[in-house]
Amino acid sequence: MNDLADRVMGGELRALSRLLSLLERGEPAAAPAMERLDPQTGRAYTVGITGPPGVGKSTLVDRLTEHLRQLGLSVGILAVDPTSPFTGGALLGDRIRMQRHYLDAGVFIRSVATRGQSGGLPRIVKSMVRLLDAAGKDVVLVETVGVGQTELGIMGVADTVIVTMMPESGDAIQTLKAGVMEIADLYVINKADRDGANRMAAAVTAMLHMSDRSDGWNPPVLLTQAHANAGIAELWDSVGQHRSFLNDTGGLERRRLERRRQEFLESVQEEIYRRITRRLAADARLNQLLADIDGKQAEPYAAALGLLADEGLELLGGPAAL
Ligand SMILES: Nc1nc2c(ncn2[C@@H]2O[C@H](COP(=O)(O)OP(=O)(O)O)[C@@H](O)[C@H]2O)c(=O)[nH]1
Ligand SMILES: [Mg+2]
Repeated sequence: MNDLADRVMGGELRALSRLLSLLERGEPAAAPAMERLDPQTGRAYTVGITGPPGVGKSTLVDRLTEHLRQLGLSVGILAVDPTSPFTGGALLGDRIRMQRHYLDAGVFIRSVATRGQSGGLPRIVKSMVRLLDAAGKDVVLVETVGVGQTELGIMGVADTVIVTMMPESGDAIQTLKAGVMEIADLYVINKADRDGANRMAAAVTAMLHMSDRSDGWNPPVLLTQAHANAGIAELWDSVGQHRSFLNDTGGLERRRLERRRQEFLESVQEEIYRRITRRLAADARLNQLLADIDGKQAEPYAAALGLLADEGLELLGGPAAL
């Protein structure tokens, strides 16, 4: 496995792909390689681009990538679609949108299927970002479809979060729930070629005036036309300003430390879940407990706490099952 890590550091794309696949499948075999790569991380700058389907996130990523390449920066792209276990369609669209970069050795693109994992953005995306970082990418762009919890999850992976909207999605302002406003470092109104873009920008700006960010950053509201490559350089300049702000205030360090801790805690949670579901098939006591829950001899919440308190480690397979 350390061999795999060395090949990633040596710039071998097949090794990088393979390690990403191991992470994607939740294979513990990825851990030794990640351990070896970890000291190499911390150099890449990660930008999250979230928003509803169809607003132009992939087109923005494509244009930003073009801009970054002109600046001489290497780019890693993760296109994550956690909305459905059947993500083929959306990801195919992303591929087409970013096709021209597939031949560029300075760009690495990966679609991430999250197989219907519930909750926020899955832990593996954090690990994948660190992997692309260790592989030497200067900038990592993470595109996620923003729906409910996943939208908030992007904060857990990105140094700068761009929330994307477009005119005509009239309810978009309403969906700017308090949580989203707290995570958005930059607002982009894409499709500014359409009616209502200025009105929408004004409405978002007005909302921003009513809420104070706890970290003191004032998120800018930008207009872009991704398909026409308009506003892209300005967008990247704004990312740079936010990056400087984070550097000056210690916010970057704080975000990154928080992210590492979250990745650890989520990994613990994930691993316990993985072990327990695997054992459901095999363990007679666990099956009896399930039958008791079915038959109301056991109450689900109390039974779960009892299980973990009394015989959790043993049932989870203990340290030997790692
Ligand atoms: N009119 C207009 N269309 C755009 C613009 N940017 C992207 N699009 C189109 O919007 C559609 C959805 O774009 P896509 O990048 O796949 O959106 P995503 O689902 O958010 O990733 C595509 O047909 C794009 O060509 C823009 O600035 N103006
Ligand atoms: Mg897309």
